Amino acid sequence: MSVTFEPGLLNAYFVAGTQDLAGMRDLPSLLDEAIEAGITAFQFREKGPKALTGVAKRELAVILQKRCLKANIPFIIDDDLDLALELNSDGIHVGQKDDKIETVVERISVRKMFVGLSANTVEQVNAANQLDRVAYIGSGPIFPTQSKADADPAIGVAGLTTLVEASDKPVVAIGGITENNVAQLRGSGAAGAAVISMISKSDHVDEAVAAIKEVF
Ligand code: TZP
Ligand code: MG
Repeated sequence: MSVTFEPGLLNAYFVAGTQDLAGMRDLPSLLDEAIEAGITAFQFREKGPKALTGVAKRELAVILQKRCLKANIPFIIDDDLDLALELNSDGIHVGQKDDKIETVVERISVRKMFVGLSANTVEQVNAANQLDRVAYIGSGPIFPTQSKADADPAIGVAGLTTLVEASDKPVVAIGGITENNVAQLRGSGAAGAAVISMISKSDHVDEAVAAIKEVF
């Protein structure tokens, strides 16, 4: 059974690919730890020169999808519509520079799959408001981040609040969120926090997830 979208799924949203792991760890066991700690969604995001491709990527995706299915949290694939369709993932997430959102919406039209779209300006949010199939918006980076090579300048909590106000859809905050600054998102109107390093580089995943869930 696939997970039906509801905004609460965005509360504690873990994003990761093999490129985000510090040597010792493997992604399935890190995901297990994060699930145990209470994450509400997982996005598989293989990006950059070290990212897995082809069969290796698909095999890992299948393993991760099974973990999510068992935990009843959505398995979301970043920017790989073919893989999302092949595995029938719960969701697909695309950025402004990825496949055109209109193409994505058209290709998933008969599926239950939900769509997340990155939108970092009011113009992008206004455009997303017109697309019924877009379930949620991802906005950021809120704070400076090391995890995205082509990240835009940080928009800050004030920038986030502006986007939340413009958006008809729930907004998940992403980029540079840490245990030290996550509380600043309280009152922004965001539906949750999406994080890579806060979980993948943590020595205490349970505390990292708890810090997010204290705010959302
Ligand atoms: N999109 C905007 S910022 C970002 C993505 C994928 C990276 C977030 O990573 P981190 O480690 O949580 O800052
Ligand atoms: Mg992308």
